[in-house]
Amino acid sequence: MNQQKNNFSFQCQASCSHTKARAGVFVTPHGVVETPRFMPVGTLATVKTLTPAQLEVAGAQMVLANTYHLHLQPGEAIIKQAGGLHRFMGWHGPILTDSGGFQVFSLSQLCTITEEGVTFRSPRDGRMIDLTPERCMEIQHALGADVIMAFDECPPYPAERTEVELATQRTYRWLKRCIVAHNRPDQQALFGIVQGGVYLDLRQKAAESLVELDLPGYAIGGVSVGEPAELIHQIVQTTAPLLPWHKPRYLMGVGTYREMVLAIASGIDLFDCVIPTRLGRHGTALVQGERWNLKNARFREDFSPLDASCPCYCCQNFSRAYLNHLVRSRESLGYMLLSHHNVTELIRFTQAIRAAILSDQFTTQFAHP
Ligand code: PRF
Ligand code: ZN
Repeated sequence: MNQQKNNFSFQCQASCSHTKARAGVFVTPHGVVETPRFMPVGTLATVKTLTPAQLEVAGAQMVLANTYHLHLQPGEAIIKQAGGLHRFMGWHGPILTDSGGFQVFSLSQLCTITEEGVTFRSPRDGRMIDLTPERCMEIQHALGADVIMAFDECPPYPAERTEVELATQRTYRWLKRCIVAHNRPDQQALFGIVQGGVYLDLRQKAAESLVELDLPGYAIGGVSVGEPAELIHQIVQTTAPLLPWHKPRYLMGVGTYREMVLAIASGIDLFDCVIPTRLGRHGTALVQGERWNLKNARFREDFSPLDASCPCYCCQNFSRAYLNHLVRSRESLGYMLLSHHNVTELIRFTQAIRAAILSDQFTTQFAHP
């Protein structure tokens, strides 16, 4: 039942009787992650506007950071000198770093892909930067996250089958180079990423070849890149069951209610998404499964809490009218409180699903509690 890789283990505590959902415990060197669980995104070693203490109160157990962004600023050497990412950012729980593959493609100009790796122009100072699987591992070693991601190529949507097939095969060859370059498997678990776009047979082939490499965990990448929700569901539904039952499964970049419910029903354990903090920074709150723009005049004289059922600091202490005032005045406290609520809300949502799985009451109709 328990795949032990030195300091890492993943154990299923319960599985749903009528879907593929499971509740698990992922043990890492910096602590335990109870799954299914939403992971807040801290791209630049900060979950925007939230302190690590607030993250802890929000129920965060693992947070993300990004190799691409941290390489550009402040550079991995500084973070290593600080004693690693945990000390640098003051978050002492589990951390996952994304490889930067996805971000290079989506954020850089003049990006050239070869078999060796990716060359791109730094949006910071214009110099050319090479990122290869080996370099990516070196940077992630310096950062020191508990989970590190393989360097992958995420093809755009839509893309021709041939293009996606080449990217998927290259992602596999890059993964094998990542494995060779990874020399700290006791401290850092390397997760492989299944690509394959919307082509289910490519997804299947990719999943099968990745599973043979016996990695400590697996991710599904290349979804939520502009394709219809129905396709995301189809991809996850066919890919997730091909991944090992006794290892954590992570769906990259997905964090909406409906998509998380369906993915959990297919056996996904971990999620990340910038939605809660991005919405918060724009004055929007996630409430009862809806998105509310707090600038709206309907909140001006509404002295009730944002969400009476939410235990977060924002909902326990402030009114919608006050949040409306803060957002209209562009006060940073407004964005901070909304981000704090939104992160709490999505984590709470996955916690409620976890509880439902443990008591075998989870269904794909699971709605906001
Ligand atoms: N690859 C990596 N990071 C990612 C993705 C991917 O495909 C996605 C796609 N949703 C989000 N983040 N390395
Ligand atoms: Zn709240």
